[in-house]
Amino acid sequence: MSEIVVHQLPSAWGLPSISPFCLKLEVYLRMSGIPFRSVVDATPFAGPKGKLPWIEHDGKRIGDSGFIIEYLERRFGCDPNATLSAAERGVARALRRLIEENLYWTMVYDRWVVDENWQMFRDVVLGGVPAALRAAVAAFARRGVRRQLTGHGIGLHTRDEIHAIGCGDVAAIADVLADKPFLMGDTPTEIDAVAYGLLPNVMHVPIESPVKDAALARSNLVAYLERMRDRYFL
Ligand SMILES: N[C@@H](CCC(=O)N[C@@H](CS)C(=O)NCC(=O)O)C(=O)O
Repeated sequence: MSEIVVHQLPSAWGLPSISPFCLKLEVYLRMSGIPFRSVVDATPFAGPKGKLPWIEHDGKRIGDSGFIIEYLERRFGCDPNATLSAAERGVARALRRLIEENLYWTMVYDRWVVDENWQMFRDVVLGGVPAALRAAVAAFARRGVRRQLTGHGIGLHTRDEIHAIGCGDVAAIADVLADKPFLMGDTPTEIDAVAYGLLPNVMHVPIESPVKDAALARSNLVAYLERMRDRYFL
């Protein structure tokens, strides 16, 4: 069987990837014990969906972390949700949507729209783009992200409203976690890969936001990130 090559956004700030979806896939691969090789792409445009992550395996190119995980589960017969009941799988899926389809966009807003954060973030996210082209690529990419935020709908809100939405989502994750070691109980499952993709990208980065402050104020989330890092990255 051929090697799995994972195309990712770069690592920075001590995180394996500054992309929640790339980091999620990396945690899932480590959780499942599937060997892989990472490649850093300077832009997301080469992949089959024009986004990162994407993988190459057995002559196939597959985009979208969710579809990649479904593919790997079929190919390798590993299901990190095997211990969950149907109802628990439903809860985990709903939580995944909250993290990936809503909280994610508040993180994107803080990185790409808030000027003080953007000044620093653009050189991190576009660090692989040749310096001579970077200013033009940055302006083009920022316009594209603003359009995505508007299309999603979150970009129509005020800054305070967006932060209130993000803080509410973080509180929901902390409340679901409560005093359990992992989101669905004693055993890590796929939703922990999803959460560990996003939460360190909010809590362990030099991007300032009330959402980051709210997350850092929840001691169970802080301890959860340490637990996940110790388990998968030490
Ligand atoms: N649903 C996709 C989302 C991937 C995604 O949004 N990736 C971001 C990086 S975090 C990206 O490549 N964005 C580039 C763009 O939208 O142009 C997944 O699960 O992989």
